[in-house]
Amino acid sequence: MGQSKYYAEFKYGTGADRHTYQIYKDKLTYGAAKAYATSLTGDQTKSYLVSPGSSAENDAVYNKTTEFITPGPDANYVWTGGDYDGANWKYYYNGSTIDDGGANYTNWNQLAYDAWFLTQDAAQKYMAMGLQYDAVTGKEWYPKQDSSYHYVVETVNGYEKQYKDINTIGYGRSKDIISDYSTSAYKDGVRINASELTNFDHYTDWTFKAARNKKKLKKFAKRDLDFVYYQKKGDLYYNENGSSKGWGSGGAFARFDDEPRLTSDQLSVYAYLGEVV
Ligand SMILES: [Ca+2]
Repeated sequence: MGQSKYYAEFKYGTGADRHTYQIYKDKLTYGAAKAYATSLTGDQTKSYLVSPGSSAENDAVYNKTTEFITPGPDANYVWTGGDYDGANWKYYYNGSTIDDGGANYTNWNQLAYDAWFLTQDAAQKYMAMGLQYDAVTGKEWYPKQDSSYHYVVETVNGYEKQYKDINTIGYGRSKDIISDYSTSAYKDGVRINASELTNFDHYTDWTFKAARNKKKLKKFAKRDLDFVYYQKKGDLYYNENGSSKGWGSGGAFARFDDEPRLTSDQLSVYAYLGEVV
């Protein structure tokens, strides 16, 4: 079904190499980030922590990540899919080596790599990309010990989730009419692109409730909920002004012709950052 975390997404690559990248603002340990990445497809060779294989891909990942996450003292690294197995640095998803000076594309921060190489600190076995703040250089890779960092997940072509994507352009003024949604046609549910919405400032999550009647609908507009669904009409609302009365500059932005039952586990909310070509 849907993804309960808010994330940003972009695409990079062409043909069979066109991959989907999801950027997450919550912070996880390396193991937890890796487990989350795997859980998106159930296969760690199909969805994994981001593993750039060229400078163009590395640039795309850095540029889009810093478009979504502003580098700062608490946002200086994102986890990638590189780790040290005691003999080599490798991408865990396919086992390719990424040692400094090896045959494959690498972008290690030289000072950090050399310092790690001298000490051979066994705990320092996870690779993170720098986001450029303080002394950390953006785009470059660092050997790190386990910590909680943001993370980026890469999913290969053909293994993306199957969503009914909802357009929010013109929200509050016009509605996207949805006539083909069902959980059998779209097994991962409905996905809202929040990048057009003003006042949508939630860091990692969002809230949703379905209203059974008109009274509840009015009541939910006065609660700190982001999205409200009124099944009787099939209308999905964006509550732009939170707990203030009404919907602010939001309102109903989609109408489901079939008035299906919608639950929060059928919903995903993300920010689409476009395609890097
Ligand atoms: Ca409101």
